[in-house]
Amino acid sequence: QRLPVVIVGAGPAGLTLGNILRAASVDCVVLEAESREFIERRPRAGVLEERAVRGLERRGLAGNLLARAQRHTECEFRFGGERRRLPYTELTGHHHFVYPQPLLVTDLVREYADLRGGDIRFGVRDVRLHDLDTDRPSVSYRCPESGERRVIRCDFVAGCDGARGVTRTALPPHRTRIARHDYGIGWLALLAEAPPSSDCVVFGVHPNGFAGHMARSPEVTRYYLQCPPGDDPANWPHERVWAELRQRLGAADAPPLTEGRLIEKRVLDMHNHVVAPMAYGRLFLAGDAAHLTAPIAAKGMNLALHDAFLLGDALAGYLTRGDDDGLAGYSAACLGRVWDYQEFSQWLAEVFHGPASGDPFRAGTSLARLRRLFDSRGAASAFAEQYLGSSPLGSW
Ligand code: RFL
Repeated sequence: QRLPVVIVGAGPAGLTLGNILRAASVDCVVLEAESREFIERRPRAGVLEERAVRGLERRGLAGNLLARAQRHTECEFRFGGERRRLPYTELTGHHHFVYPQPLLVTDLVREYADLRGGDIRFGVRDVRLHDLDTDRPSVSYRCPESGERRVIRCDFVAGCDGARGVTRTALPPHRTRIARHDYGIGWLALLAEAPPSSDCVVFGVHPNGFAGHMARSPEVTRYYLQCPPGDDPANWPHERVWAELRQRLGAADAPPLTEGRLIEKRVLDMHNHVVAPMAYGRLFLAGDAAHLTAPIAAKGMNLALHDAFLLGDALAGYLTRGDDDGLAGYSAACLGRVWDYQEFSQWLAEVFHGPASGDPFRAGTSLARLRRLFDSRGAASAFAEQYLGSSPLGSW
């Protein structure tokens, strides 16, 4: 079999790319290690930037999202027993969309496979990439049913297989730089079967550690609690979780938290990495496969979509018109935004974690950073622009 493009990974990046290629009449196949049921239920992100949504909309991929997503216009910080709202829409004219990642993935699979007739193979095993430095690369995998190895020859490989995928390992070490940053902290990521406790995202900055509240749907709410890296979720029984959330998110006049059964409880070790360049020979990486951003500023899925838009347009440009400008500039165009978002995440991480660092100097400077957001309209506007990803960094 020979196809123009093989996409490894059916997350937001791979599926968006697949849809863009189908719309441009470029043939492709998506290889996914998990089952369709699994990827349509995997809970993760929920906050989408307006420009990511507009990018999906322009490509005919935002129908359900626009009908069902909530629009958020402000966020709230709680610190020193007070609540302070930051009205980011008033400051920038832009808002956030809240739409759970599994719903977006479900929409993208349906559009790609059911409506646009795209080829997607679930449950593939042991994906390997071959001859990437030639113009005849190939991808092989083991078939889930027969265990037999299949080979697909292609023109390009898109590595969209996330932070734990295999495509990144095909980059030769002497041609690739991997920059890493470890925050040295953990976040207990929780999903509660409970309606949101606030009409906006809430950040609790507390001497015990950070706590976060993010609506996902009218029935499900995501919470985060800072914890030691590598902590065991079993150390966090129901009562301890809710007591700690009440304390860290407590503030004068704050409505009580709506408690519920915890349906997900996992510890994330907070770290980032960036692979540069995001391409080698005929392999192009997109999304978490190329850059991981700890979910501090809710940027990962937004970056994955940005990459997919650029890569989809670049591959379609090359394969339909022979225009290679998009592919040549792909990595640099993505990395500009990636580094901007990494820097913002790092800035925000210090605000969240400084007060619990045990270092009174860091605690003092992080609280000064936080207060500045409410003392200076300029500082608040700069924060809002970065938080919403609305700064004029290139175009979509
Ligand atoms: P994905 O979503 O990880 O998809 C990769 C796909 O590749 C498959 N795969 C393989 N397939 C074939 N062969 C292999 N060897 C394979 N290895 C892996 C996987 O099964 C999977 O289906 O990567 P993609 O498309 O780059 O998308 C990235 C986003 O998923 C990620 O950045 C976000 O979830 C990050 N993130 C958030 N991002 C936001 O923009 N806003 C948020 O509010 C937000 N919240 C979060 C988050 C991530 C979280 N976790 C779990 C780290 C909250 C959490 C808790």
